[in-house]
Amino acid sequence: MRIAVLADIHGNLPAFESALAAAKREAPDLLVIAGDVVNGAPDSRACWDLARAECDVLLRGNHERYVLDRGTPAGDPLWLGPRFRTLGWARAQLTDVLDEIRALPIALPLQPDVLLMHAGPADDHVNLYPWSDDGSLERVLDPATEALLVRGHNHLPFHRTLADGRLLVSVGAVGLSLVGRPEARFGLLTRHARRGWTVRHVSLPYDVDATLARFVDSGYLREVGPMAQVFLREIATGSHQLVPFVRFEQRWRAANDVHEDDDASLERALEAFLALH
Ligand SMILES: [Mn+2]
Repeated sequence: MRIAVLADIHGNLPAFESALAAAKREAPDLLVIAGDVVNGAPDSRACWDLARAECDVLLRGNHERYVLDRGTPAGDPLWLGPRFRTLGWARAQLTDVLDEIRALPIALPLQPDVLLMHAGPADDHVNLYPWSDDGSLERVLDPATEALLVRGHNHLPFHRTLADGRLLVSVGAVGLSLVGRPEARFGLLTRHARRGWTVRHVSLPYDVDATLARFVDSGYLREVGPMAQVFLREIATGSHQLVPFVRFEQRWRAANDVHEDDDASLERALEAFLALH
């Protein structure tokens, strides 16, 4: 039994196409898309359509939830502001499939011994990192009993054999690499008759320039503004930009006594951030 797990595509179609082609060359028994198909790069809809067409199992990630809940009572009112404008761009492409997205599970057991998740068994945005200690891994995974636990979400590929012998696999991101260079990643899981499950973390180059060009050609940069620029930079460098920028912006507002919360102030914060990073 072999399972290919692709996660965290984030609207990056060239990366998704490369990862999908490489995964299919491996002829897995099952092709799983483990959530966060949308939001980030401009092509959420094209990635959604391709995921629906090509995968055997599709999970919902926290970014699907953000897109679904934006502008509804379940969403944070802040999500309507300039810092979350990328969600509006993605949602506008997905209006006719929102119910379908909502119906997807965030985790799915697969008989006899696999649990597929976006982030955790009962939580679509819990963080587990290569440096997380065994105790915190076990706390998150506690209710699950499967021999193989597979997740995405943190964009950092790693795996760990837990104290009770189960294998936890966190696959890298297809479309929003955070490993220090832009590349597409996915996980290939194989069950062996005697040794049980093993994992191969696959990394491959993709046409990054094509993705960056889509930011311009699609009108995304122009319409969405500073936050699209932050995503572009995260894709171009394959390194954390979004979280550092959001943290920087809070400090920058306080230090410069900026109270407006609009595109212009966000633009100024981004200029200051880029000058330092
Ligand atoms: Mn996620």
